[in-house]
Amino acid sequence: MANVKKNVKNLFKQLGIDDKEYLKDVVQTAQKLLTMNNVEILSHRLPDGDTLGSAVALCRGLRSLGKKANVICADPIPQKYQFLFDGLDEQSFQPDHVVSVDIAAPHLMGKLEETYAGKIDVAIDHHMKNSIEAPLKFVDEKAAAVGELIWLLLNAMGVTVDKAMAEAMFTAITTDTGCFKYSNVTPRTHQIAVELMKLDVDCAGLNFRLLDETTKAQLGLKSAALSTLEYHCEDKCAIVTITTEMMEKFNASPEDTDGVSNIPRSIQGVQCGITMKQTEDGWKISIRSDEHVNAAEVCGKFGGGGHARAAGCKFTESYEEAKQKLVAAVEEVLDK
Ligand SMILES: [Mn+2]
Repeated sequence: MANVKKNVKNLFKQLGIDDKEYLKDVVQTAQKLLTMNNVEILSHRLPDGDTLGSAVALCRGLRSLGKKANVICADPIPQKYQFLFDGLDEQSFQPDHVVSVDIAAPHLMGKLEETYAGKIDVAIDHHMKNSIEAPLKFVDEKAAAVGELIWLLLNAMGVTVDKAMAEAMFTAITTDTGCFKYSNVTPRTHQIAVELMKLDVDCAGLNFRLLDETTKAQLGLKSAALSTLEYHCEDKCAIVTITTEMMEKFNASPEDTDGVSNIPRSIQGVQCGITMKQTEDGWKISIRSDEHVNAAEVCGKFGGGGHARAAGCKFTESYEEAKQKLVAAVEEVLDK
């Protein structure tokens, strides 16, 4: 326990971080984690690579220290992330502590919200607005992925990071940065990736499986969604739509929509790319933007949120009405 501060000082020296407040945050969080046992680590609903990779790395790290820990999530683990759980059988214990990773708001716990809201001991996150209620919050919005924060915490706790933990953190970082190409990437992101590579992570293999590999369902869905593409705001805003009918036609799962949401934003001249996905009770919106548009601000107008360059919100209105409101909100931000 006494070595946490020394560990973090060494780590910060290695990473070139000189920030006393931040050092205190990392030390405090690591010390708190070290006091815990029987820990449930919460991932967000519709889990992505960051929430799962971070949770798994933390879980393995805590277990390596002789603690009991499990990863829990409201929704099933997508097939491409199942390898993270190899050899990580569920342990049986009465939970004493709960840690949330990459969860920006209580409703993102999905159906677990009822059970866990107000019961979280430590919230670890990197979203701009984190509304989780917890006595200890370690939120660093400059981190490209929560995976970076888990790297700091595992080292702070003196965990010997093994290959499985390294793969989990690499998964977290490479998926949340689109293979190190988004504007959230900092020198620290690469520095940590270097350390993970040294632990024998098959980076190329993981990048292919996590980011490039596609399926017939994904491709079918992509081509159907692309046929709905339309432009607004003098072509600065592009929208694609995914309907339930398309999902059924191609027998697509929620994760199969991943490849679609980046397409509108990738068009030359488009500053704001929007994906509208039909849900049971309306439309789920995902916005990807460049520096001209704050996606979190646009989504915030409709009760949503996220990051400056990637955010989401929901509408219960009809398709046309939802689209009109969205376009008007984007127009307003573009005019500023
Ligand atoms: Mn994340």
